[in-house]
Amino acid sequence: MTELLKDKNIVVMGVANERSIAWGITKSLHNAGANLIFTNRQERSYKKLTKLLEQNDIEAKLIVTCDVADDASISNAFNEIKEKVGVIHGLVHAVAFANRDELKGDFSDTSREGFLLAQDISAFSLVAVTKAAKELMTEGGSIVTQTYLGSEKVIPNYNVMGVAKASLEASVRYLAEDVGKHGIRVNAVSAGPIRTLAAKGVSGFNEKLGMVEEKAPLRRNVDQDQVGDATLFFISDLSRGVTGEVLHVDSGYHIIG
Ligand code: N5H
Repeated sequence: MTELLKDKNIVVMGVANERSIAWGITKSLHNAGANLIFTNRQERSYKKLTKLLEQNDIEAKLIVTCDVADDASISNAFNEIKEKVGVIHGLVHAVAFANRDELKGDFSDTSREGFLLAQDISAFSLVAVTKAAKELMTEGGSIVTQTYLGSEKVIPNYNVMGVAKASLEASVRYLAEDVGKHGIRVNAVSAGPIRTLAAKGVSGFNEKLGMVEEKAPLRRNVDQDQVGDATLFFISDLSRGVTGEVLHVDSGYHIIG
């Protein structure tokens, strides 16, 4: 396991704190020997990240600022990665956003602005970063994003994010076809509910955890480390025959009717 990603340069987008799914992924990739490059948007998450890396004795190859809402910021970030690191072999996209007041109540109350914001940050961002990253993946590569069951089924309160995740998963398939000819794969992990900063304060979250414990074949919730190991599988050559796929890491919850 230690050597699975030796000498591989992997970009991780979306660490906000120690509860982030992207942090679970970071630990799995680090344990597999990867060189890690991080992107973050805010000073606050930069400070959190540097502290976490220090506490866990993980050395980042590079940390760059990247606001996925801004084309120039994406282009600057990947130019800096190209300049300072060169070739990359993997990219982890663990970024999403919707207005909190639109993650409850009626979906038909979603505003035009809120709908477009969720699509922009949670789905288009994968398209934009794939375009930038593929230029650096000259030895082939693997791109992995994070989704949730609310894209496939109506899940109370997920609303505008469910539609954005449906768009994200369709983007995974269209991107997989585009970049497959360059030896680049694109896949998604669909995690069960996990208590992260993004999930904090959203309506009905605790009930979702309870339903997994009650109904999922494994009768327990998943954690960031389990998503991390599944993402490691996708990033590594172990999954070399798989692209355009959505893998559920949810204790089997999605198979239950
Ligand atoms: C059915 C559910 C519960 C209801 C929906 C939750 C959706 C959460 C996803 C989005 C991305 C959360 C979000 O954008 C919150 C923001 O409005 C406010 N929070 C922030 O700005 C924090 C500080 C930062 C770190 O967050 C972001 N996004 O930048 C779904 C749950 C059972 C599963 C779940 C929580 C899925 C998911 O997509 O994350």
